[in-house]
Amino acid sequence: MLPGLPQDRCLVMGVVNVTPDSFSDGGRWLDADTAIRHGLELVRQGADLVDVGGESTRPGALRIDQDEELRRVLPVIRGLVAEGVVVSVDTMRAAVARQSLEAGAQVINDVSGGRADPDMRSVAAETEAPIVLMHWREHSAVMQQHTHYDDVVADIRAELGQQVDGAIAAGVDPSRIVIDPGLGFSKTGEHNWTVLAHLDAFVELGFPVLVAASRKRFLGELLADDGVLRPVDGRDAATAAVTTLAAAAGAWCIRVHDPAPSADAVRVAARLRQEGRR
Ligand code: PMM
Repeated sequence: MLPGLPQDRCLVMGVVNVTPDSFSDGGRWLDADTAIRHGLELVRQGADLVDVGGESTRPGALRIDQDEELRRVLPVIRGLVAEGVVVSVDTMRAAVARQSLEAGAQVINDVSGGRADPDMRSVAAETEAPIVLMHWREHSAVMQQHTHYDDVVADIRAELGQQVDGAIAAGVDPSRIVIDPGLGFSKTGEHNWTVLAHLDAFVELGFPVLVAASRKRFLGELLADDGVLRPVDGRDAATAAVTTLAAAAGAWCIRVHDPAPSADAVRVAARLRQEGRR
């Protein structure tokens, strides 16, 4: 799917949020030069590709306008691509995806899985860029009001299946589709754990699977001390533990803020999977 990147192990995607309000790194990389430096540092620490996003999707987040999103992401994408970095753009907007690809990004990461912007699927179809379709029900402002599932794994699989079908119907080549169960999006902490325990149900759909647990609230809840959530910057070891398990379960890529431990973890998982195949 991405020539030049390793095919024999789970990939590590590093995160650069060019936003003032993302839950784990909001406000830290708002200026383009700082964001580019940070992206390069993520690569030095083992990221295979870097995901650049200009719009926060934290629970409750409001949307920003398209011009502001473009203003945030394009210079960072150009700067990273100029240094040879493989970049994905984390956006729900077709126009932002298109301009980001023109600026050199190679992958579309649409957390709405094609649902937020009706033109996204045709941009993916026309450009032939790989697209990550994440399970998504509603925008972040209201997503936590949409957390009812009869059977969380079966329901997400079915809804993600509809998103995949929509993309294929719009002309997206199935070999360019990555799926993502969307941890934390219209999901409680309990749901996230159930999904992680059943990643094989997503892997068996036959599409590469991306898993993004990094620093999310459910890890803070797991590691809470006397009812106080473990702060975001204390969740990286747990994130790396999830990486190991996700990679061992056959994930194609994991998306993390702190790539170094996960870069080691995917190598451990690949070695064990190799052993399992003998
Ligand atoms: N989560 C966030 C942002 N982008 N993309 C994909 N594909 N999957 C995710 O679960 C996902 C994402 C929110 O986390 P952040 O604020 O740390 O970027």
